[in-house]
Amino acid sequence: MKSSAAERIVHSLDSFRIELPSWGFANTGTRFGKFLQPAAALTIEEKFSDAEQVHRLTGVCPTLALHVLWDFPNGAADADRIAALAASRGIRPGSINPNLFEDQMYKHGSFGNPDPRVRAHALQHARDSVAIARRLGCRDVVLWFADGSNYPGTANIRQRRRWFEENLPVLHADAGADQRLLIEYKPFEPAFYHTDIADWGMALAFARSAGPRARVLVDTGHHYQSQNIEQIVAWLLADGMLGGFHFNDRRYADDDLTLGSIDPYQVFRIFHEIRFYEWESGAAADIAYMIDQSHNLKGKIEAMIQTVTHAQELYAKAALVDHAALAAAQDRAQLVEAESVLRDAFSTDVRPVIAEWRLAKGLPPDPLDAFRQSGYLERVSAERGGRTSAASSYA
Ligand code: RM4
Ligand code: MN
Ligand code: MN
Repeated sequence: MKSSAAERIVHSLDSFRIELPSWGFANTGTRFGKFLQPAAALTIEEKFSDAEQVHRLTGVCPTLALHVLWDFPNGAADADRIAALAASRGIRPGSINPNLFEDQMYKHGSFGNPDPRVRAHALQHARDSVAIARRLGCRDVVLWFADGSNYPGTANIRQRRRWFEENLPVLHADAGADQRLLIEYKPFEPAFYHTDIADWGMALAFARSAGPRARVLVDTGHHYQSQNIEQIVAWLLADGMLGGFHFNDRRYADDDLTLGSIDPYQVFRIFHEIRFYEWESGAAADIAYMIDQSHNLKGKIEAMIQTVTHAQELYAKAALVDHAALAAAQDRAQLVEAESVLRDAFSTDVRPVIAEWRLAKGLPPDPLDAFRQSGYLERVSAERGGRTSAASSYA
């Protein structure tokens, strides 16, 4: 590899950070049940400890996304304890995720619920979450709504949209000048007829009406089959409305599989659109990269390390795209040449340069191997195994 290419990889890795999800370390499952793992984290202390392992070995995961209720059972009253815990672990609290879907009262929705008392309760929980984010110095509040309906005719779609348009600006007004609301979309599940924020266009419309610090969050698992996600990314970038990602991969629905395990070229194409935008505009895109995965079969910490290293590889490959050559080929409609610019970058084995980058930073060249050698998994499996907990997470 030419030294200029290696430099491009090193430069790209220096700025690449990715956030871990607290719920990714807990026992999770499908609607059919959970497969329990002895090492799974039950408490917030254990989640921070596991996240610390991933960050210690990869060096690029300094923040942990937190789910209010799962991680803050007492709401804002837990904030000081969690701030102290995070500081002791060298991990900062990351995005704050309100829980607007689990309580029985949300059976027919939260912000879109026909009952004004439920809408008020949901708004208060979301406002409490914004307050927690402010208290902990977290920039992003991620709003995912399970709201929707299962049968035609059972919900007033336009009315529910108005209820969202009432609540979101109230929430936005609570957010500090340095905070953002990231609005996530999802086409179906748990609702199977209509979902109130089903796609990026609806999320964009709500973000615009919420206020200037609202953005769209793209969860890569939340699209219909064959949807062109990188085009959505390109459009949101062009409008300055791309706030961040929840990364995961999928084959069928919202499968929460490991990033790039099914279609690594798609992740590469997403990163390419971002870097191409940055090259063209001369501005750095302000995007939060976050993992939203919950592995019920793979070891959770191993799966996170695998995800982070894979994300770095795909980001580094995207950094190898020769933008000037690409732009010239596009201008002349040289189709094979243009496509080859992407293929050449994607085909490059970037792993040796990444291993050198790690060594230069004092990190293990193979974080997964280092984790296996560390004995951490065996230790916590022995300490944590055999317990049960009422604490909830997915499924
Ligand atoms: C959803 C969505 C949200 C996550 C919940 C638990 O499918 O991806 O981001 O918070 O799951
Ligand atoms: Mn998500
Ligand atoms: Mn999801």
